[in-house]
Amino acid sequence: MKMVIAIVQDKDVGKLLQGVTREGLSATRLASSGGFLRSGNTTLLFGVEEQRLDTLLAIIRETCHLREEMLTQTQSIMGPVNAHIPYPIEVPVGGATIFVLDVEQFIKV
Ligand code: 2BA
Repeated sequence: MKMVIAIVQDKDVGKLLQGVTREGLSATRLASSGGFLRSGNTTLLFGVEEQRLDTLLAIIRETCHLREEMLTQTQSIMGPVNAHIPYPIEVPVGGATIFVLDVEQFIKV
């Protein structure tokens, strides 16, 4: 068995969970936020049999999309008076960041 940890954008979660549920796969959804943008995203945990891993990865690829998010940075400028002006930077986010781990034991009691 494998444990798939997928960090996805909130906007993609609905379609992704629809797809995995249709395939009879189980998921746990955790609210999370990215360390860089500090904005909300979703972390999904999937315990999946090895032979179904490719199916799961295909659903994630189909439903999670790359988007450009705006990051407003604060830039220091030198002038007669020290000032900070915000300037927006486009940051690519997604489709999904995926970790695949071996599961030593899977126990339900
Ligand atoms: P964030 O940390 O908020 O990062 C959002 C996007 O900002 C990233 O998109 C990447 O394009 C950019 N980015 C992140 N760190 C950067 C840095 N130090 N310098 C320049 N740009 C940077 P994704 O790579 O698609 O990542 C989306 C989210 O997935 C991340 O949100 C984070 O929550 C998670 N993630 C990505 N890589 C990870 C890793 N190695 N370990 C744990 N979580 C990760």
